[in-house]
Order: sequence, then structure tokens, then C-alpha cells
Amino acid sequence: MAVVGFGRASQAMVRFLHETGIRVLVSDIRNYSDLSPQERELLDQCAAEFEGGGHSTGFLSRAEIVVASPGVDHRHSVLEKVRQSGATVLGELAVAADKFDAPVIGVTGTNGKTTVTELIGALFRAAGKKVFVGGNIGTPLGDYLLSDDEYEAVILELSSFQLELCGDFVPQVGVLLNITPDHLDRHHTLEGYAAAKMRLFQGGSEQTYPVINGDDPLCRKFAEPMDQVNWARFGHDDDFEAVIRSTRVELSGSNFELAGSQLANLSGLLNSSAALLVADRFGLDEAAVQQALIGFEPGDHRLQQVAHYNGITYINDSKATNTGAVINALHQVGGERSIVLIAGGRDKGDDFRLLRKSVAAHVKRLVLIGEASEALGDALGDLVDTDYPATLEEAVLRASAAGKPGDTVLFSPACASFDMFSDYQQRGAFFIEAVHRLHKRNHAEMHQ
Ligand code: UMA
Repeated sequence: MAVVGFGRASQAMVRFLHETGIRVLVSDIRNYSDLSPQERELLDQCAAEFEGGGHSTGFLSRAEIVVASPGVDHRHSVLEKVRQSGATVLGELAVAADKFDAPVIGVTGTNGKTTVTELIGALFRAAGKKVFVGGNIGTPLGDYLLSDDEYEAVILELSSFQLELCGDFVPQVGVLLNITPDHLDRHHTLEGYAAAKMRLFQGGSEQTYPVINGDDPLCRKFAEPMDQVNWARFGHDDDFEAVIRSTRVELSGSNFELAGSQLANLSGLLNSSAALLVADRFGLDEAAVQQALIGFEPGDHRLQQVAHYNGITYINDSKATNTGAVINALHQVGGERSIVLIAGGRDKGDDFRLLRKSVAAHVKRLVLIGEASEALGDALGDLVDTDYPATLEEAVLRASAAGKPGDTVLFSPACASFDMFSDYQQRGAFFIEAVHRLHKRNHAEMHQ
């Protein structure tokens, strides 16, 4: 077997394949000299042959099965040729499909996947169940395959990249949170992106309990042709299986109150109602579930309030890597043109004009950085004054200077981080440090 791309997901897969006695070939665009000592050691331990500096048909067609990393586009010309020569190209979900010993809950959607995956994990644990939580969230699926532990459920965050090569994978529960345009540089069209997400329900409702956001127009649009699927819907309609009323979620005759919790906002309530449908399906103890909801803390870098200096609130939303997430952020922060928005990074093919309405309503100034700054400026620059600083550090300085007491400086990039940072976490941490550095400098100047 061959593995293309030697990142976190594939490293766990290589170890698993080696443990099952399979000889593995590994191909990566990095050269051998660029691999870390741990990565080289893993290749040695698994006696894996390595091709560096790119992928070649000659090397890969020596394998009958080629496993593509989530980050490797399966339409890559070399993979097309390998397919034509008779090999099968799969993703990690296809490899794992028949190897689960516990019910699988797959969570997908454009935004909120990580939060809902963590939340479902928290509800199960609160109810005393041992669960594996992994997938796109960061813990590779291969770690589950390598583990000897006995789990009562496997909760997986699943990206469109993982789902488009999922083979016969069918989860016991599938959760679709929302669809807004994302990763169009890879999927090319919204239809292609949505089709990848809908693979989660390829087993139909006989095999998968299908949970879907009934409020979301694109979820409805792409679910409609699947008339054999009997959806469990969540949202703001009395006919749905989980109904949001104010800060409460009602389902199966029970009420879950979220007032006072970190989930008592629009996206938090939608995320909670999706998780509650899953909890209900597994009959988790209601009192434990209610307590876990109230105590749940969403991870960092999602509308994370980091400081309040000189009357200005600073919010880190580095996880917002697409227009849908930024629209949500602008609406949640709200206010009439009181937001200084820092955005930009690596363009993923999004149409930034989708931000126009929300920017016009809430943003007083745009501060644009990174590779996408020009495209963002072209789409939005006529609406408000716009700055183009060279770095995120400078962006924080300019945004702060443009803010007045009562305003919010919101860092919600609408783009991937990879042009300037290794991931969204590093980018968010840098923003937070830059805000604190600025405050210290201002404070020191005032007291000179
Ligand atoms: N590479 C190639 N050829 C290529 C492209 C990449 O050889 O054409 C190599 C790179 O040199 C590198 C490796 O592939 O060595 C990187 O592999 P990868 O991009 O598949 O990344 P992993 O480190 O394996 O991380 C993946 C997910 N990454 C992607 O889907 C891009 C991680 O999701 C996930 O947490 C991890 O597996 C564990 O399951 C991250 C992500 O950005 C968070 N996901 C996207 C998102 O959330 O928007 C989908």
C-alpha cells in the first residue's frame, strides 16, 4: 500500500498499516532532508520506503491501494494516472470503514464541527461513557485504529476532504451543522463541496440517524433530493425534532435550559440542539447532560474575548477561516458600525462579496492582511475605509488606533492562516500577544 502526504493523519495510518503487517510506500512533496527526526524514525520503524520532493506515477503505481492524506487533492494528476493504471485511491475513512468496534458519530458542516464534536464528547463523558474523540479535530483517526482501549462510541469531526474519499464508510449517526461556501479552491463549486459533505448520509436513514440543521437554507437545498432519508432536524421550527425557544432547547418532551452558559447565543443553541439529538438517541442521562451543557467551554480562537483596553474590546476569532464564520461573528458581536475588522490570510476560493451586507451593517473600518488582502479590498473596500498593513502586529496597531471606547476590534480572518502562520492556533496566539504588547507599550508611554 502507498500513502500520499506524510502529515499527522498519514503518520498514524502508516504506523497502523505497518502493525497489521502491510508494507508501506510513503510519498510527500517535502524532501527527506525536510522531515523531522521523529518522522524519519517512524519511516525506519515501519520499514517504509520514502519518495520525497513530489509524487511520481512510477513510485505510486507499485501499490495496489493508495491512501491520500486529507490535505492532498485526489484529483492530483499523478493520482489520476495511478487510478488509470488500476490502483484504488482511498482516504483514511475508507480504510477504517470496517474496523470500528463501537457506534460512530460523524460530525460535519462548514462551521462549528470542532465545537459540536467536543460537546458531544463532553455529554457522553458526563453520562459516564468512554469515548474516542478525533478526526479533523486533530487526533488522527489512525490513533483509534492503533488503540487497544474499548470505547462505547467514536465521535469524529469530518471534513469535506475526508468525506470525499470515504469509500463505504457509514456512521451510526451523522450530523450536518450548516453549509456555506468553503474550500472552493479544492472542490471548485459549492455543489462539489456539498456533495462531499452529503457522503456522510450515503447509508440512508436505515443505517445512519441523520441529524440536520433545519434552519439552514443550503442544508435544506442539498438534503431535499435525498427523499429516502428521514431527517432529524434542529432549529427554530415547532415541527423540528429539536426546537430552540429563546435560550432553551426542547426535544422528546424534555427541556434543556442554556441561559447563563457559554452556549446561550445563536450558534451555541444550534450546536447544542444538534448535540442533544445525539445524546437523546443514545439515551444519555438527562441530568448529566444538562449539567455538562451549562459547564461547557468552547475552545479558544472562536469569538474569544481577549482584552478590554481603553474601552475597546478585542476579540480573537482566528478559527473563522471562511465567509460564513465571519458573517456569524459580525452578527454576534453586532452594534451599528462599531467593529474594526481585521481579516485576510490565504484565499481558499471564497467569494468575499458574501460579506458585503454584514460589513456594511456592522463594520466601521477594515484592516486587511496577507495574500488575500487585495481580493478582500476589491470586494469590500468601497463600503468602509480600509488599511493594508504588512503584518498582523501592525494590523493590531492600526485597528486599535481606529477604535473608540465602545468599539470592538474583531480578528476574524475569512481565510486560512498558512500564508503567515503554521495554523489558526498559532495565528490566534500571535494576535492575542500583539494586543497585550500594544497595551503594555501604551501603558508604559502614559507613565513616562
Ligand atoms: N502534502 C503532499 N502533497 C500535497 C499536499 C500535501 O505530500 O499535494 C504533504 C505535506 O508536505 C505534509 C502533509 O502532506 O507532509 C500534510 O498532510 P495533510 O495536509 O493531510 O495534513 P495532516 O497533518 O495530516 O492533518 C490532517 C488534516 N489536515 C487537512 O485536512 C488539510 C487536519 O485538519 C487534521 O486535524 C489532521 O489530519 C488529523 O486528522 C486541519 C485542517 O486544516 C485542522 N482541516 C481543514 C479545515 O478544518 O478546514 C479541512
